[in-house]
Amino acid sequence: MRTRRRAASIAACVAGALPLVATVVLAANPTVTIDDAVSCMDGSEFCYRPATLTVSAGTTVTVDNGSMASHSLTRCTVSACGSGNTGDGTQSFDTGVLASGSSGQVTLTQPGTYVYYCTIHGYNTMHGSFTVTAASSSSPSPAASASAQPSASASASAPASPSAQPTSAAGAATGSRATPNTGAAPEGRLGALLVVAGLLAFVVRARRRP
Ligand SMILES: [Cu+2]
Repeated sequence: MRTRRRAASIAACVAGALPLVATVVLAANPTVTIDDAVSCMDGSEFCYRPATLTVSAGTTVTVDNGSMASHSLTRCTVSACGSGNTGDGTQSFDTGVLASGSSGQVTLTQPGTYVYYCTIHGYNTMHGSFTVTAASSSSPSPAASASAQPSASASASAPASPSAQPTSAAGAATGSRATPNTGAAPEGRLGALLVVAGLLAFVVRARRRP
């Protein structure tokens, strides 16, 4: 709960900073391209483009090696990149070595900041970063709150305000889960009814609380 709220505030900060940072890109299927000096434009031998990228949790980033050399895109560790150069995210990722012209993928599931580097050329020559925000709440659906809602009301203490609940719950699950449910016969509908009932009970209890 606390981490979700923190993630939400991080997301809000990032969203607020968006217009200021030209290199930040929000895309459904983002790609990081590894280039050589000709395309890097900044005098570096190799580079990740864009060097900074913001995505929501659950996003898979494609890594295209467009350079003439082999590279990787690998989460920084303190020993590889130096303390303070790793980011605060909790997951690790690694494309492995990508030969020239090949591509790989990393899936970012945990909100936070992540600095990555190339295991072949090292942090000083090649690094970039991802900022992973909490999953997008742009498509809230009743089914999305199914998993989070009942447990929240069942566990007596619900310090979060009722209005905050559906938003963070919707953020935890993807809207795509709602689509199969509609076609999936009675169980799905019964589940949805239970969720609505649980939600009502939760709201009523929250209102009664002095
Ligand atoms: Cu490299």
